[in-house]
Amino acid sequence: MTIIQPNLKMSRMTDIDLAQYDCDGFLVLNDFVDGQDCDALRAHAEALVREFDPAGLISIFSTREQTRTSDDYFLSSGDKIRFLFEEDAFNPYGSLRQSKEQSINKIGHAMHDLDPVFDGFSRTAAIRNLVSVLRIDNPLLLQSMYIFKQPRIGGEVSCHQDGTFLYTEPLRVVGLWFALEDATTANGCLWAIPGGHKLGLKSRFLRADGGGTRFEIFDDSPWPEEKLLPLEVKKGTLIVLHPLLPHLSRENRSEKSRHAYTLHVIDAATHYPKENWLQRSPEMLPRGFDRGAIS
Ligand SMILES: O=C(O)CCC(=O)C(=O)O
Repeated sequence: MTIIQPNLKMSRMTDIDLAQYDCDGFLVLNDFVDGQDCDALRAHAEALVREFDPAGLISIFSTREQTRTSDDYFLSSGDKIRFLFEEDAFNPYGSLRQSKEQSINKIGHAMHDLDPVFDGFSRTAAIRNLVSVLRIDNPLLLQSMYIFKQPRIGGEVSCHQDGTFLYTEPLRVVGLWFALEDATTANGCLWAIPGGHKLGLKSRFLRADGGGTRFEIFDDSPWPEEKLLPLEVKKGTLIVLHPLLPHLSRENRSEKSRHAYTLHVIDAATHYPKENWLQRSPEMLPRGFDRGAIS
């Protein structure tokens, strides 16, 4: 089995400018991952998609209960490896409009616990040290996603704060976004509002009492989107995101994909509400950086 490990040297810890993180709400760490490791991770994700048989799902999504079943598929994905489709991937008859490989928006949300390659990539001393510098003293790896941002059809991710979706009390979450390919304005790079994390949490995304999900809105004023800055980065770059940082990615209408892997780490000393959309079964509670729980 190939273990893909990020390349951050311990000496690079001095590059981590906490004052800048506190000021801007994000950090861009170039050359965090070797190019060949990015390629290996990409090849592995593509192999997972090749092995995935969407037949069962197509029947789920073609029933009349489409909303409920797709809600259930999403809501139970917190401790699984699930393949989430681009919006409009299916035609009204329940078949995919284009190839399976071109239809997947992302894989989530427990790849770091269930897949040996993503487990190895995510659980390294380098990432543990980085997270500790970012003041997460008792780290738990909560969520991972592999985002494809497909050429031509990669959907927009609208402006949001990660704390809306992954909320703890107090809010202690770090988002790690690894560029596995060059990310540009053409293929849907991240955009962020520097300093926007000081605006406070605008909403929470919760499980609704009667099933499905709902937003709880604290502040419905529009984002100052004129302040958005494109974060065009090279393959191998790590972008660190504060949980309150407003950020987005636009549609990918280009011919190039823009693969990224993301990991969100919380602090075990905080309270994780049972209303949060992402839940894990008691047998699969989130773990820290120790490896070896994969059977
Ligand atoms: O990679 C993207 O396109 C957006 C990812 C993102 O904003 C997130 O996961 O919070």
